Amino acid sequence: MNKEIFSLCFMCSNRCPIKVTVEEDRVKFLESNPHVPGMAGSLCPRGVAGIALLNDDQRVQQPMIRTGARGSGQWRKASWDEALDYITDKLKALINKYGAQSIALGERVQVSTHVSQTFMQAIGSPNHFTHDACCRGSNRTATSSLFGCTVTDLSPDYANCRHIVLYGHNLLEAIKVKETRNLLAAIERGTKVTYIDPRVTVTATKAHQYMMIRPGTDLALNYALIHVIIKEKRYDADYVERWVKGFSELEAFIQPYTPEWAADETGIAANKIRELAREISQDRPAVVFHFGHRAAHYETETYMRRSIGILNALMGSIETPGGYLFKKGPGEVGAKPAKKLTDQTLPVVDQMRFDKVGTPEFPLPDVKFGVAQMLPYAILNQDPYPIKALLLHRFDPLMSIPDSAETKKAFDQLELIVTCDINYGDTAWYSDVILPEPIYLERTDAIQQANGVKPQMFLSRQAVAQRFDGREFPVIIKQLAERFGVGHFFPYKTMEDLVRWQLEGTGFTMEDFNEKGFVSYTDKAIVWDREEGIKFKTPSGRIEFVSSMLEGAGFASFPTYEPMPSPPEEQFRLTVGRCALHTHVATQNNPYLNELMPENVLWINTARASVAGIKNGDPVEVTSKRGSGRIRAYVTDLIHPEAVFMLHGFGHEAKMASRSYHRGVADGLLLENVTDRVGGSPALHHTFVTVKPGMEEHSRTRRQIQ
Ligand SMILES: Nc1nc2c(c(=O)[nH]1)N[C@H]1C(S)=C(S)[C@@H](COP(=O)(O)OP(=O)(O)OC[C@H]3O[C@@H](n4cnc5c(=O)[nH]c(N)nc54)[C@H](O)[C@@H]3O)O[C@H]1N2
Ligand SMILES: Nc1nc2c(c(=O)[nH]1)N[C@H]1C(S)=C(S)[C@@H](COP(=O)(O)OP(=O)(O)OC[C@H]3O[C@@H](n4cnc5c(=O)[nH]c(N)nc54)[C@H](O)[C@@H]3O)O[C@H]1N2
Ligand code: SF4
Ligand SMILES: [Mo]
Repeated sequence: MNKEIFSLCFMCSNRCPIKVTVEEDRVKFLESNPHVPGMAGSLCPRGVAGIALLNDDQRVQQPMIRTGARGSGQWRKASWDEALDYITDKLKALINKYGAQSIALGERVQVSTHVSQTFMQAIGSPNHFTHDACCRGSNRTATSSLFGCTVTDLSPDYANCRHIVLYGHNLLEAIKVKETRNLLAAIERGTKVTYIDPRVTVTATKAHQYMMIRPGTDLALNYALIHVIIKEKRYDADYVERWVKGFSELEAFIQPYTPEWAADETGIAANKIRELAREISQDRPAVVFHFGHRAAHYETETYMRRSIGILNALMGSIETPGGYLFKKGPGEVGAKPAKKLTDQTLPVVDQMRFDKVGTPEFPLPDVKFGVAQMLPYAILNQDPYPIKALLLHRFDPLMSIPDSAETKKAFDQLELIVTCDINYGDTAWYSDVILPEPIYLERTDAIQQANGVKPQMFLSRQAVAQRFDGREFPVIIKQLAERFGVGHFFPYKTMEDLVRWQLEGTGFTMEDFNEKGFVSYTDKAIVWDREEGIKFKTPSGRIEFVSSMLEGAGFASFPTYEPMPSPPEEQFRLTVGRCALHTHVATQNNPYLNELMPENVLWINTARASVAGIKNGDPVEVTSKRGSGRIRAYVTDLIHPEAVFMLHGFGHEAKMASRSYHRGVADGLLLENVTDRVGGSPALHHTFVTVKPGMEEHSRTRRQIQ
């Protein structure tokens, strides 16, 4: 008989609500949860490929301890007790010799991040860090400086929006099922979409207007839009008067940044910029200048994302139907969120972090997340102190931190690397111990608190029995904590115990999730009064164009625009991103997804390719200051002549993941590790490359399938 289980997809970190149909412990069907408004129907391709992941025998199947050199692929199988004892002994010896701060734990932010944060604090290390800076870090800093909240506290109201501007936010390929569907539905209803990108993406093809911008110049475009909106008094004067601090300073600053000035910088005609400013102002306040998702592009990222926030504020679109709405927590209806282990009174750790976040050297990124890409520098320079052990969970720094060769060099200085993964990722492959986790279909996760206009909680539930011998990361942490004598901070044995503990005091039980997979704190949308009730958590309680946070840390609120350099002759700016068929670095070995897209190609502009003697499909050699790789050229008019583009996530080095092994090129091999020092994100589009015709012989042909 079929069983239906409501859960959450975890083929990427969007965690879309799903319905899993199971027959005799086999997953028959994966679809989205029909009880969630806007979700009914199919998932994205990666979500559907969850079944292939479940049945993939190239997953990590039991704890593995390295026997040969790092990266040699020589392993022995170990029991859980043996693996955990081995890790504990090594960690204790390192703590004795170098102190607890020599241990770092990095992970992808997810529902049990509070568990590992608690562990690190309990053993006395300040060095818990996440992937976040590599993704949206600078966007968080930008919105904090303006609104006193992070970008994840705001969500666009697609249903009522009349015009959306997307800056390289490629929602039809970099998918979040609900948001992607909401955007498509809005387009069908007639919402205008202006899409700005140096590359014609699928989203560009659905937009009512596309602008091919010179890479890295969005800030210039936005300064010109602000210039026109202020000069022609097209802003929402009442809203600005009521909520904005520092308008007159902005007005004075923006004078020189005319559309004619921006046209030279961006390559977008001055009249087009003027028209966009006028057109969108007519639709205010029901408009969205979208903050985007990944904000790890350029060193000026924080200011570019701030300029988006400033445009929204001028339109009066923050906390307005059709604009951005604040996500509300259960506190708004007098209720409690799910408990986190970090709510407990934990030992105070006041030592400096390895990335120096929270010190005057790196004051603004969020200390809860840290800045992951500083890790190789900290290890190699032993600055501020030696880091000797690295624990990783659901994060693959060898691929996800720019400049893989340097990261590897740093890792060679470590005495212990432990990775908890489901696959043989590149860092897992380079580790000393691999701890396998059951995949999302085989495990129950901690509670997902989903703030929104209607706050809710979701539960990701085990749907089928484990195929191999894995343990959930919070359970692994608990078992390590016991070995360290700090087990009392972890009041559970199983994931179900943890979930029940988290729900205490919320008024909900685990059984309440059976019917629909989620629970709602209220049925009514909570929207604050736009005249009086918006809760900006800045020191002034207003939107801070002149930012006390930035200026207090020694940064300008409105820095003078520095022209974005064009690549030297015969070079290109390397840009990177996603496609609908893969998740970052995690799915290239998935049997379904690998068959659909086994390797990446290099987008290159037709005219530039012709000068370089490169034809479509030719192998080319891409070289940067940091590395080089061989890839096939995709010659097209659909990319700006200054840029080349490749998908992130290919060129894997783990042999055991044989389908993706050495297929395509890893962008991380080429990228320089350069950081936006204000917001904390790496500048993933900073690097220049040369592209030369390469030799034909290819170790693997394009469509060859394992
Ligand atoms: N060069 C370069 N670097 C980048 C980016 C880029 O475009 N280019 N993008 C940046 C962005 S936006 C992001 S968000 C980050 C993402 O960085 P990562 O989090 O490192 O990337 P993912 O591919 O999501 O997953 C990493 C690992 O998690 C494992 N994994 C998947 N599911 C599970 C699970 O259920 N349990 C466990 N234990 N492991 C699991 C995967 O097998 C994979 O090895 O990378 C950033 N870094
Ligand atoms: N299928 C799929 N969906 C995903 C993910 C995934 O791995 N796979 N990951 C999720 C995650 S964690 C993230 S962060 C998001 C990422 O979502 P997005 O940020 O929307 O997508 P990316 O592909 O990272 O974005 C890069 C885009 O920016 C463009 N670009 C490059 N330089 C510039 C520039 O100077 N200006 C402008 N305007 N555009 C520029 C590139 O051409 C590219 O199209 O996707 C999420 N959704
Ligand atoms: S966007 Fe796709 S892969 Fe990501 S959680 Fe949703 S369905 Fe799963
Ligand atoms: Mo991301």
